[in-house]
Amino acid sequence: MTSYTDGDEQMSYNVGSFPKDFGYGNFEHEESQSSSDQKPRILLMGLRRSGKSSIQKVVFHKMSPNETLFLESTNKIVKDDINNSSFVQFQIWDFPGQIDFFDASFDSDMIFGGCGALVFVIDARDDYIEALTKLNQTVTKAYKVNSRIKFEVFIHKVDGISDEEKQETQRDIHQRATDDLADSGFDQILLNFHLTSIYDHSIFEAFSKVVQKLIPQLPTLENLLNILVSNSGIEKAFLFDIVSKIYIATDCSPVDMQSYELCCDMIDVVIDLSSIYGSDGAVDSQSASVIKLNNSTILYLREVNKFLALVCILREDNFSRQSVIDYNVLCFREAISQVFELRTKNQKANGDGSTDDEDDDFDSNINGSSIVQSENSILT
Ligand SMILES: Nc1nc2c(ncn2[C@@H]2O[C@H](COP(=O)(O)OP(=O)(O)O)[C@@H](O)[C@H]2O)c(=O)[nH]1
Ligand SMILES: [Mg+2]
Repeated sequence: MTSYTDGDEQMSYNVGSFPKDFGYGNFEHEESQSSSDQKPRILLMGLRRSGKSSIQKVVFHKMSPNETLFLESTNKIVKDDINNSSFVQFQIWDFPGQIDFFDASFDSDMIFGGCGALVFVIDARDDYIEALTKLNQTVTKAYKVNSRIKFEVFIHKVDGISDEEKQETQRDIHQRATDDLADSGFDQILLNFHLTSIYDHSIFEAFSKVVQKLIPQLPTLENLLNILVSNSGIEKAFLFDIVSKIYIATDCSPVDMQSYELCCDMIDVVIDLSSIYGSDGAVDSQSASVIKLNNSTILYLREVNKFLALVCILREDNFSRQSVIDYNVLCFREAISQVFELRTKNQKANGDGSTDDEDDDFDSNINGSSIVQSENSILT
């Protein structure tokens, strides 16, 4: 369970609560270990001790933040396959801080060529001038090889820093980084900034945004969530990857951190309870949970498939029509499985490796289905 431990000097906020053996592991890969080179790649770069390995361990391996204090420094590129056969499929490469781009052994074509996103981690508590120089070198080098890379800057370790200080640090880093890029003649490069810490949910939120950009089906998923939300009297809905607790899509209303945290905590509660009382696996097709908060708000969780859960926030009054919501969730689930089927079919047809053209298929097929109409006709 999520818990604060008193009397601990470092705020001990246990974000993950999965049994240690609960992971992406035992799924029968229908695409039989499709060549991992084709999967989008996320690179974690930054100066040594900025927190790269910690981020990777906490988000994808359920390490508790305190344990990262004992992480050894990384001295070679560590490749980690995140492959749960859902939409969340990619490789994370964790780099040693001291990597030298001008070294002959650094194969930048290979490294940046197949890269989807480059996450550059900056320790916000440290003097970040050196980190900014490295950021500039890294980004310009990567851009020259592959101009489609998404550049994400994590202004990291912002736990224990006041909100004003966070904003000020972000503003300063943003300013300097974009000025540096302009000075080196690369003002067309877009950097995205995120304030992160492994001691709260901000790292999961930031990683969600990074991962979402690599999911070609995102517009379809968002569209389905919008339809669900507007027809069911739901305020906010997140589609979660259960194991990592990153959300792979949400409806179009703005995300506030508090709702996201509530939903994350709910997943923890459900996983904890089902690992105590459930028979096997963390969730099954019957998994559902309702939590009533004392401000007339309801949190409603439903399993979507083995890897995905839908978590909704809605007002108590609207929950009186639970059967309608349930019906709509069924339709939603059906639509998601169609997206899956299409994806698998296309992957097989193409001999794996999703191409951009697939997106169009997803959209036209899923939107044209009768699911949407049945939702509308029931509710209006
Ligand atoms: N306070 C704080 N410390 C962090 C955070 N992330 C990582 N650290 C600490 O930073 C140190 C270096 O982390 P590590 O992951 O080895 O850095 P790397 O060299 O970039 O891989 C470790 O002692 C971590 O516990 C964070 O969000 N907040
Ligand atoms: Mg490391």
